[in-house]
Amino acid sequence: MRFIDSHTEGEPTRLIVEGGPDLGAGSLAARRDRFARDFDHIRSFAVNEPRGYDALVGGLLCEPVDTSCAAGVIFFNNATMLGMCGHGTIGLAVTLAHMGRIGPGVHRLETPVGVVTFELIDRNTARIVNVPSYRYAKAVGVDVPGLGRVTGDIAWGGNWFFLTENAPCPVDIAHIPQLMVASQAIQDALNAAGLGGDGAPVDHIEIFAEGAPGADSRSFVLCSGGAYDRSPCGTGTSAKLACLAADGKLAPGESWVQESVIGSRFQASYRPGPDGRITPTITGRAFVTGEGVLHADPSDPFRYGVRG
Ligand code: PYC
Repeated sequence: MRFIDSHTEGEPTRLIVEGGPDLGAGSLAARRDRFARDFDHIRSFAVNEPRGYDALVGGLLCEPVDTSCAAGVIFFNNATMLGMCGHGTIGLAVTLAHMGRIGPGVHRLETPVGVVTFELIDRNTARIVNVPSYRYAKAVGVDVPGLGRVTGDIAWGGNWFFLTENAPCPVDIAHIPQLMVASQAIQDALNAAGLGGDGAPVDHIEIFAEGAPGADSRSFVLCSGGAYDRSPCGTGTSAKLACLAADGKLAPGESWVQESVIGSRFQASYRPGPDGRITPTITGRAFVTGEGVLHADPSDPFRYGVRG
């Protein structure tokens, strides 16, 4: 299986460019479901230890059904399939350019949750137009062991997020261990209370604090596989924009700079949609970090990765 690795503002992506499972020629959603049902061992093979690591997000490059699209992609992580992935889409844009498949300009990308567009601005910078995003619930309170009452919004940005400003400690690299414990406790409390978005569990937690000069906000993001996002999280930033828009705190077209826990940044803005939803635009940089071939020796007891 041939891959190209990149990172987007610190968050890694492994794009499978050859040798992936045969998922047929159905819609990307049908292919994603087949991937999850019949080839979960391949997901684990591609991103879990010993060939990968918990923070690594995978993308399976697919032929699109819609031939106006430059490519199709199915994103996944160390635990599951992802609806959409913002940093991964920026990584994919830069990787397709590295492969010589696209040049600067606007391109369409088919995903299991719909067609998204992105603009390759230069060899390391891309602007993505994410799926329509919205706030589902405002000021949801949950009692979290060790933290007390935590209040936040539930919003969709291509994945489900709980967004809180009740930071239990400074949001910086030095406090990542505490932020991991706190965000996992919030996640567990939300699950235990049955609090989700539109019938689905919330599987990403965002804790916000004041940004450094030049940034509007800084965030720590816990992802669905239990790793934290090194980037400001494209779908998470989209969920944040949806909440800001719903509160009248950010006007259409106005710039929002979201900083990650490691200090990297996305520049974001939105267009209003017809039904109270917004269409977010996220700009960030990605860099190719390596490429190679993954092997599965039939005698290797961990050929399908170390699985939890
Ligand atoms: O950038 O949307 C994102 C993302 C989701 C999970 C990790 N990164």
